Amino acid sequence: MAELILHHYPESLFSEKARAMLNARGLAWRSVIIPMIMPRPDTIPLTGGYRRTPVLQVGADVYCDTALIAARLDGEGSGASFFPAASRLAAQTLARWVDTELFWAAVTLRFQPSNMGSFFSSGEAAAAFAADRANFSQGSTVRRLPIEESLPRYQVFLAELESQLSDGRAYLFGAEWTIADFSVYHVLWFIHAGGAMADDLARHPAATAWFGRMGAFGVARGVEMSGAQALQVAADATPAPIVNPASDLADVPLGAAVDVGPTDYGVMPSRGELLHCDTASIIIAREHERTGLVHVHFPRHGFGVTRV
Ligand SMILES: N[C@@H](CCC(=O)N[C@@H](CS)C(=O)NCC(=O)O)C(=O)O
Repeated sequence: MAELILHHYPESLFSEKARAMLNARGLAWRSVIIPMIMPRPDTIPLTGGYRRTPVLQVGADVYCDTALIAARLDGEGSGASFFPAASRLAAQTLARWVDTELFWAAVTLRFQPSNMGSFFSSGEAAAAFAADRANFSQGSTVRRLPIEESLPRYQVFLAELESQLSDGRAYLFGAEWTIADFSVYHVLWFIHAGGAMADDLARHPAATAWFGRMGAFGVARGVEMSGAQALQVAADATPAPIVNPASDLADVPLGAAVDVGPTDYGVMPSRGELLHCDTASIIIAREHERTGLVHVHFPRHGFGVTRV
């Protein structure tokens, strides 16, 4: 298999989820650190428009969204599946709730003035971030949560987490991890990165021990590579063949020109030619002078396809 290349930045919580999943499976990976704000001249040529973070590149295949990155990594490396049959439904559903509903509470909690820590190096950096995220939020359908909603949402979740783990189990659904552990971990990691909320977690000993176990997976940082080198990797590679290509979209046949993007926030789409669409994933082909032909993969859940 071609090298696993994660395009990410240190402060990004969904990147922390991807880093923890890569490390938990004992995988070697390359790290391309991207800017926290646009422009990202060495990432957008790969995705063709999608601008959320992180993305995983494997040769000339690009995987958007950590839900799909988890599925891509599940067969690689070692350790239990992220999606064990016995708890797949519960784990996936919890992961989706945490990655959206708890995530928005986490954003509010992390950016409280008392919990910002050293997130911004200067006032200019803070202003540039605010302007970038205002652009990012164009077209968003998500309601930002006030602190009065965020704090109790988090606190009741923490109490339920404590109760779930209090029988001494190592992970949320038993002795082995599932995708839900990684989703809960990265959201708690973000809330607690600012330092001001440490007491809330400390009051929950089983959750604290579990958080420490998961945090060990987040430590390794991959072997750095430049964005330009990663684009060259794509240019030198051929996309993996698609097994049984088909489209389940009634009025969008394979080969149609499409825009594919998230439906909730950060909705900037990628444009390409539809290669595959089923209930699990959407795949498009696109070309760029710096990458040649690449296949860009998206999860179906939370993404929309528009014919152009
Ligand atoms: N559902 C997506 C969420 C990704 C996401 O929201 N990432 C944040 C950073 S943690 C983002 O894209 N922020 C804007 C940016 O980095 O441009 C996933 O699982 O990958």
